[in-house]
Amino acid sequence: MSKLIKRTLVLGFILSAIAFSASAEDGSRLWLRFNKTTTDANLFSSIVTSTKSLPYKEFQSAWTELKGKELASITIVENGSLLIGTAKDKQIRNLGLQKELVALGNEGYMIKSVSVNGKKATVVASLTDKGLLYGVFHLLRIVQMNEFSDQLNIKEKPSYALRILNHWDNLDGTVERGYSGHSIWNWEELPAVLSPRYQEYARANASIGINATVLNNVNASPKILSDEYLQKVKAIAGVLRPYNMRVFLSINFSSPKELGGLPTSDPLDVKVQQWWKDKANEIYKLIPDFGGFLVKANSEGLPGPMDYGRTHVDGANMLADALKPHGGIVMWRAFVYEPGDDRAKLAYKEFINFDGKFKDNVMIQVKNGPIDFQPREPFSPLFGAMKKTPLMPELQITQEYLGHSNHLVFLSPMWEEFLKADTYCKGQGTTIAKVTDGRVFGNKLSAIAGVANIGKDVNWTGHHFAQANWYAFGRLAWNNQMTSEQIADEWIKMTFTSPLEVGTPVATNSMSTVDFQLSIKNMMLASHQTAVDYMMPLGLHHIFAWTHHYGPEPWCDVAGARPDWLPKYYHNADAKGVGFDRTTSGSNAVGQYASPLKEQFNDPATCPDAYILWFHHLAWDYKMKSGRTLWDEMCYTYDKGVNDVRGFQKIWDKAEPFIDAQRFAEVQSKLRIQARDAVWWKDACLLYFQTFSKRPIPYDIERPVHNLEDLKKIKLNMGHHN
Ligand code: GCV
Repeated sequence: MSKLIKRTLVLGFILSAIAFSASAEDGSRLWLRFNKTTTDANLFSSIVTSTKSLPYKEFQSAWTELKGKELASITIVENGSLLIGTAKDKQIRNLGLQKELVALGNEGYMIKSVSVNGKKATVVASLTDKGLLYGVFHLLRIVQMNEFSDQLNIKEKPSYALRILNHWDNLDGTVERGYSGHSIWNWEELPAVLSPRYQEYARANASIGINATVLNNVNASPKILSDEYLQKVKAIAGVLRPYNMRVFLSINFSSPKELGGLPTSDPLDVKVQQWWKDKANEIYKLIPDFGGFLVKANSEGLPGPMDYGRTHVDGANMLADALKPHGGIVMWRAFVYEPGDDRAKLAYKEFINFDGKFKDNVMIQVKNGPIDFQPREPFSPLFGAMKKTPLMPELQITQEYLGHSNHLVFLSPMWEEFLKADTYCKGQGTTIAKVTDGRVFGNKLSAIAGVANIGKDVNWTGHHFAQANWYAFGRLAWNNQMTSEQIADEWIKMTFTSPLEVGTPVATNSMSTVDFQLSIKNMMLASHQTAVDYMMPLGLHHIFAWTHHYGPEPWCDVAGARPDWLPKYYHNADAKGVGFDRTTSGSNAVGQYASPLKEQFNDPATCPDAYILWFHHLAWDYKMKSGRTLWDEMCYTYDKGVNDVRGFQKIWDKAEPFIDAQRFAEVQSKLRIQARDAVWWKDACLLYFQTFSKRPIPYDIERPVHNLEDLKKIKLNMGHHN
């Protein structure tokens, strides 16, 4: 063979290898990508550990991906060693870290550059294997981000004891408000077949500190508590356990009747109470570390204690009694809105008088906002107001109201805004983060829940960037003081190009790796505000179409429907103006907030623009803080939303040399959908509201490209009622 042919063959082989590895980038590895490095940066010379437990195995498997082989395991620390272990290990004890480790608790850990007998090493240590696993994943993150140094001194412990996903997965494999394929739980083939995805799921969650999961939808089937299904739950629990993930279940309050054949499910009935106790015993026999129940009761047609003239307290405490001997807890949801008043006030009205009446193993799970995961809501006034009951925030990772898995919307800034919001319940600085994590009220139970966006799709979450929302939920649950910028930074470096990777493309445009990362980060950080701008700016809410929560339908009217399931209930547009009057002279929802917040919200001059139409019905020519009229402000904001999405397209296209072909193309086409949808939203809302405002759309912004009558004909068939 001639030299030339040989060279061509070799080159062809290399090129096809690169092409193959590029096309294999389907997003299935999430942020856990330890691509082989060409650099000789030998971070560690060897590993020293006395246990070969899961944290060790996880480290070695990542290292093997990174370097092609395991890190040499030795027994005595040498220069460059990585020492990992728990407080039980002699080598760790010898470092004298015991006191600090105890202070960090069972799940906390430290990563420290140390000197052992004159040898420089890095230690990852924790009281237990649980914390050690989190410590190892942190160390790996440092490696992925190329931020390793010999000056490390990290101590971490979680903000919330329970960091839990809520799957809205039905037993027939569908996922309520799921946009990434069917449920990952293959109920049909369980318990006999354990999909490899279960372990990958556990590992991904452990890598970001999530330590619990509710497997089934809050709209729960009684069947989940049948012996047949409990065997399946047990099988899943067995896979998740090594990764420190505990399993919880959503229960149907009528289970004693529906499943147990009792004549009633009245929580004060002794036989019903016994049924739950027996059920709890049965569950704990199968799953000794079972976490407890999540309950949606007397909400959206589901059964509950009020069916029997009882209260939420009666219902929750009965379940709490059944779980108590086993150490289980009840997460009772406050998502209730029996008609009768402004919907935004209902949960507060129903729960506030129950404060202090729940058993000590009950938590009340409250959605971040008072209505329902709208693109932007002020925080639920229950936070800070219920002082004697541990409240756990419920965030929605799945993008029910934020473009499903078609729109690139990084939710971290919304959650950060929520966690940092000041409730003023005990003076300035009593933020949601502090009132929920125990710092203000000293509550023993602390938790935060996220409605999962995970499904069977190869990339787990439908949109590659929706992975960042799963990631962000875990990171904020671990540390509720993190900034979205830090989170985005980590995720980008772990998920896309990092200097460690083989085949990092040489930029064919003027961008450097740093510019690339920065522009993607800026896009992510802006994306929530952008979605709000093109969907529901200035505090507008719930103007979605009837059959789905995807597109606009502010005109929607369905004969006989509950008024608070219709957009008009929320926007109240008329010839005078638009918005919901929740001031003291309106529904007085402002009265549910502490001073000085209620006064601030009550006055349009001090109410933040972001919530102005949430709290006020304002005239079309109301003078906004910008100096523009409300109508003009609305037009310019919708227009900005559209333009910002177009900006995202430019950023993405420019970033092409840094991204593998598959993920690049997939995100690019989703951005096209998003840009089209943004125009749809803008045209639909502006043309509709214009029928009331009777004012021109400012002439310097892009003209509508649709007709209102045509837009009204669009009917997406996406199922679901409200
Ligand atoms: C699981 C909203 C959603 C429902 C969801 C409900 C809830 O109404 O649209 O799909 O049901 O919230 O959180 O219980």
